Formats: sequence, structure tokens, C-alpha cells
Amino acid sequence: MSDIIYHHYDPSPFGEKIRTIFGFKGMSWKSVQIPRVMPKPDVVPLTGGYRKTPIMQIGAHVYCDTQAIIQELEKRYPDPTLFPDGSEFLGWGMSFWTDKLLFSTAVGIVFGTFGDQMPPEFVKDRSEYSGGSINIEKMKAALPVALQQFAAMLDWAEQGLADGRSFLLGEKPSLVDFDLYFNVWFAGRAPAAKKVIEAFPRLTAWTERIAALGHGERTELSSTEALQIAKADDVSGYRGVIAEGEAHSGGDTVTITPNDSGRVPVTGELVTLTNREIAIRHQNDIVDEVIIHFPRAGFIVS
Ligand SMILES: N[C@@H](CCC(=O)N[C@@H](CS)C(=O)NCC(=O)O)C(=O)O
Repeated sequence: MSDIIYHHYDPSPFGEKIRTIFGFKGMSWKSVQIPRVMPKPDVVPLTGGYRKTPIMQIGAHVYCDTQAIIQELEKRYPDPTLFPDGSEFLGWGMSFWTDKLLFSTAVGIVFGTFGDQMPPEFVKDRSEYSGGSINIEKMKAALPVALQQFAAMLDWAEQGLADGRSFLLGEKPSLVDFDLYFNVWFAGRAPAAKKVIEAFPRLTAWTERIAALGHGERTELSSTEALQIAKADDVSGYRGVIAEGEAHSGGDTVTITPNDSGRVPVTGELVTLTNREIAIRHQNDIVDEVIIHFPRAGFIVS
């Protein structure tokens, strides 16, 4: 089996979501550290322009978005599963709350707390990324409300853990736990959010249980080596699946764009289109040919 190559930066919250899943599944993986802001010259050849963090690479296959990464990890490493007792609907549905609404509350807390210390180029990059202007003064003023909202939502988890269960769905960890955890991990770097978290004893004990799962076995790899690995892998024979009734056909030139932030269109030749996945064949001089996989939910094909 080819190596799992994971492109991320250590403080990345979505990065932490997958690192904890590596720990849960007891996996070995190669770590490539990527820049926190654009340009990302060793990422873009792999993703065709998709700029978010993290991405996962296996040879010349590239998985964009944690949803696509998790789908692939679950296929390759099904045991232990992220979906015990048929919890797919809860896990995926929960991601759309944790990754959007809860995460934007956590971002409000982190920017409202540390905005003044953030380098101007970081604030400018994230303003462009979010398709609006990030206003640190407004975020500072909104910090008390963000903290209240964060506490009100974390209280749901405290209630859910009240019967003494170890994880949110019972005795086994599930995607629901990793969905929530990375937001708590991220916001908790702000002292006021840490206080909010610590006021919930069951939630606090739960964060310690998730952290204890670790990150699996990590070894470092350079971005140059990762590009060479992609280039050396021949995916010319790769065939995907186009579901019946889709408006696009295999071989069509399409663009794929996230429907929320970082809306950079990626162009390629369509190879897979189903309710779960979009994949395109993309070419450039640096890696020759890569197959780039996206989840369907949250991505627009045109
Ligand atoms: N839906 C995406 C969201 C990823 C995301 O928002 N990542 C943040 C960092 S944790 C990001 O890409 N920020 C801009 C960047 O890193 O360039 C996913 O699940 O992977």
C-alpha cells in the first residue's frame, strides 16, 4: 500500500481533526509542512489551485477537504471504524455544523483574542480567503457574544456525556467526537475559551480521552519529495465512476469550486461524479498527471 502523505501545518484546526483520526486508527503517515498563507508553490501543483488545509496525497491521488480524506481513510483503514452502530448520518451531518457554524464561532474567539498580534499578511490572506474583510476591531467587540455562544453549544456535549459515557455516541469514539474535538482544541488556545471549556468537567475529561489517542506514527517528508512521489506514480489508466443521471460525462472539462471559503476553481477532466465524490484528472508540468478527489457535499461542479 502506498504511503499516506499528509500536507498540513501543526496549528491548523482542520489539520488536527485528521491527525486525531490517524491516532484513533493507529496509522503511520508522512507529514509535509505547508505554508499557512498563499502562495503555496508546492501545494498548488497537487491540488490544481485548491488552497485549503489539509490535503492528503497517496501517490498521484490527492484528497481535498477533510470529508474526502475521511472517506478514503475509512475505505483503506476500516478498523476501527469512525461510524460505529451505523452513525454515518450523525457523523457527516455533524461535520456540517462543527466545520461551519461552530468553527466560525471558534474563529471569532481566536481572532477576537489574538487579532492584534496577528501579522498583517495573515489577516489579509484570511480576509481574501473568507471572501470578505476580516475586521479585528469588530471581532474584539463581539468576543463576549462569541464566548457565550460557544459555551451554549458546548453545553450540549456536557449534557450528552452526563450518563458517564466515554465518547459522544457511547463507549466507542466516532466521527462525531473528532468533529467536535478540533474546535475545542482550536478555541482553547484563547484563555477565555479555555475557562469556558474547563467549566464543563465531563467535556474536559472527554478532551483528555481524545488527546490520549495521539496522532499515530508520524515521519517528516519534504514537499519536494512529495511532488516527486506524485510525478513518479502513473495514473493514466485510472478510471472512475459517473453516476447515472448526472448532467456531466466522464472526460468533460469541468471546474470544481468549494461553495464556502477559499473559492478557487480547479480545472480538469472529470473522472468521477457521484453523490459522495467528484474526481478530476489534472495535468501540469511539475507533477505530470494527478487525480484530485473532492467530496460532493459543499463543492460545485460546472
Ligand atoms: N472544508 C474544509 C475546511 C478546511 C479549512 O477551512 N482549513 C483552514 C485551515 S484549518 C484553511 O484552509 N485556511 C486557509 C489556509 O490554510 O490556506 C475541510 O474540511 O478540509
